[in-house]
Amino acid sequence: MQALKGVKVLDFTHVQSGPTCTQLLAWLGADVIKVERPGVGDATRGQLRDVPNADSLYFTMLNHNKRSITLNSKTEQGKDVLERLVKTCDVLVENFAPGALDRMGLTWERIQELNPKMIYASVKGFGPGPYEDCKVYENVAQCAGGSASTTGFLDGPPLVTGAQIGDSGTGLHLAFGIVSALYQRINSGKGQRVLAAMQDSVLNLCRVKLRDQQRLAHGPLNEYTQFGKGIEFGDATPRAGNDSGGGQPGAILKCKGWETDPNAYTYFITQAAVWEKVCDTIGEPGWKTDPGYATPPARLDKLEQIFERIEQWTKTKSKFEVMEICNPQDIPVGPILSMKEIAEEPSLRETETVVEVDHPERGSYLTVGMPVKLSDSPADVKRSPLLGEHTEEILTQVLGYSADEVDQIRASGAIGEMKQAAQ
Ligand code: CAO
Repeated sequence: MQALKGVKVLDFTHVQSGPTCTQLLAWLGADVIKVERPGVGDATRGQLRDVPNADSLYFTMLNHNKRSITLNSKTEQGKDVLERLVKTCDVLVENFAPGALDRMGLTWERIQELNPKMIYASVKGFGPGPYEDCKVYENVAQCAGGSASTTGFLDGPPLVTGAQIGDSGTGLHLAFGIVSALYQRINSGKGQRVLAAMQDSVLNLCRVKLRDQQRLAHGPLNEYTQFGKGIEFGDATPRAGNDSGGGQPGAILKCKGWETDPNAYTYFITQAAVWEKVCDTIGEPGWKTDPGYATPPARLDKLEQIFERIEQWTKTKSKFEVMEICNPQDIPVGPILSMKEIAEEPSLRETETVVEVDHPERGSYLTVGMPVKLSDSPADVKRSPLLGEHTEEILTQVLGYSADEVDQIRASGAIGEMKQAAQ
């Protein structure tokens, strides 16, 4: 049995942040019922399409293990169905623009009237305050949450990261909030509102940069490369390039083949505890006792030169050879893996972190499976639903409508055509 078996989720999410959250709940065993607009569905179904007329990878990779019902919640019949879903489900998850659900008539007050046990979970761009009414996308959240200003090189502009910390990161935060609210409900018997603001989630992931902001008041940040180079600090946490955030000097260094392979690099950390092993490995045993190199403070103003010397060594090895040589000595290194290498990595397939899924419209594709492994609640990744594929099944089996009533709802225009997978 899976951890969230028996939990019904009314999934009113779209794009990435909300769907990430409900996909996690589905992988933990919740019955996730995705409500989509008839004929249109989640906008991502049609975004960045690689196979004509098939749901995009953007959609399929974020909506596994869910059921889809199409419903125009702005019609009278549609509202009735929606309210019945609210009465039946345990959790409602949404990430519409602020106020959209209220405009549909589903205020928090109304939801509580319909179902006092309902957990009403939202992603919004910002929490209460000056920007609460803004629509927000990934990169805006990265900028507003402190990630962009602290990412990139000192002499370059702020940078966004490829990791979707604003969308998927917030979805993760929200899932944690929902599961906690479900747990609290066991004793309280009541639902509650759960809000994950994208700015807050990004800031939470940038916690160490707020740490550094406060340390600045007490002097320069001496583990930053900038310090070793004698460049003065301003009044805000600076961009630190590839410095490691934990206080141990680190850098991305070229490996064999870097001239033609954009990912022939390794991350190399000169952790103080293994400095002597680093010296022996790269062929500089004299640095072990040389007072200019032997201690971390003595090395601070020479880090650039030290990493250049280490790079002379890493350039003679592939990134995997660097790993093989350094790992047994506890010298922390990491190959820079391309998405191609990750997609082809057998160990990730074995753990089902990378999963191959079959889809009736697009054939087989790769996805990222459940990233957290529960020994008693294995996640079996199933393809995403076609638009409205489960409309009838949800109306009859979950909400108890008769076949005649379903016909009436259809005639009213409240539900759309159901897409069925070809047999
Ligand atoms: N039936 C009828 N109407 C429906 C419907 C349904 N089944 N599903 C959605 N709608 C309506 C909504 O009611 C809303 O209508 P109104 O604006 O008239 O009230 C409208 O569709 C679209 O909602 P939206 O404003 O949320 O959509 P958008 O594409 O304009 O904005 C986004 C998208 C993501 C910027 C916005 O939803 C948002 O800011 N969300 C919160 C932050 C967030 O999650 N951002 C991450 C986006 S990427 O993961």
